[in-house]
Amino acid sequence: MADHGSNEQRALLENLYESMAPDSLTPLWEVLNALVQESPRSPAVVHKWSYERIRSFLMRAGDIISAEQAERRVLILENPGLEGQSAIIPSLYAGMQLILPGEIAPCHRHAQCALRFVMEGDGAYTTVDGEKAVMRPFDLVLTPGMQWHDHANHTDKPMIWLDGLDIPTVRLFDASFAERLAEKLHPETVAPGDTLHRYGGNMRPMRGSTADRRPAHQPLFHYPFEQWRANLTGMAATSDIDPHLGHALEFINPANGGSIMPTISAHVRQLPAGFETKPRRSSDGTIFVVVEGRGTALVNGEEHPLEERDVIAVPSWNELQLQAETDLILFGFSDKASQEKLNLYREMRA
Ligand code: 1HN
Repeated sequence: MADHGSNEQRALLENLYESMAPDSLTPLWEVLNALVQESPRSPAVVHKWSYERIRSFLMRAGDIISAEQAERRVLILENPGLEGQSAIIPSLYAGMQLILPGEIAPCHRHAQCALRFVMEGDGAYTTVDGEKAVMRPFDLVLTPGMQWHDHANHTDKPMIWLDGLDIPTVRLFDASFAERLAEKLHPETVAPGDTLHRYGGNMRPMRGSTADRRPAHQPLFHYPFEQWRANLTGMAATSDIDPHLGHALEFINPANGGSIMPTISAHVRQLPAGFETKPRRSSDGTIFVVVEGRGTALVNGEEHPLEERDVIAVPSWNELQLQAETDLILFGFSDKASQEKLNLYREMRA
């Protein structure tokens, strides 16, 4: 309450609150300022996870519980400011998943949208609606809402990837639906890579043809490292660099040119050695993965050193500057997709 009033008024108010509490009524005027802030003040904090530390705990988990028993063997990257919420920023979840040689993670589907960003290993696969996406380091693979998915590793090395899901967003809307397939693995209905040929090259099967087999709103689910890296490097070689972002390319859904999934946006950036971005704030909370190189994230002036495969969460409206010590390549995902749909998204460039 802005105006504290007299002791007498305070006593009357406290008495009122106590008597109406059993009726599930509370006074707005005590909380209004906290509810409607002039600018975002996230309960989530800036936090960095070292890949080596995550990996050592994940491998320990691998000795104790199988992927199948766990359904998904994942360590959640829980934001220290959001304890108990299984969230890395208020709207998104992130976890690191391990699948060992010979293991499978059984088939299911759910309303939540997921992305996988491959951190380690080569050749395990995620099957999406019956099509294998063979996963290579730093590939981006999607399992959009309600598409069947299972994982299997027939290689001789562990496979580790970062999962990004819109779990807290779906929870906010009370809209979670999920089911398991009766079989452990979805039958393979089409050759691996088929979708990349049909929908991954700025083309698509002609509408109404029998070849147009993927869901119209979400046809593509694999963005190979090989492709995005070549695009980014090619652009960086000839383009002026954006002072606030570095060289940045956003992944899109070819169905509409928008974000990869309805609730999650994703992009990659390249910063040449010695480059420092100008300060920038945005209302989307972003999770960055260091793909290559070394540098520093300066968040509100505080230094967070970045090494290969580190993960850093930068919640809404924190002022971010990136400094590249060597050539630096980053992957990032955020809730910009949701915010734009709700007309909430804003940014401020210094
Ligand atoms: C899920 O389906 C996966 O399919 C990973 O690999 C993490 C976290 C919460 C809910 C569903 C997967 C998940 C998840």
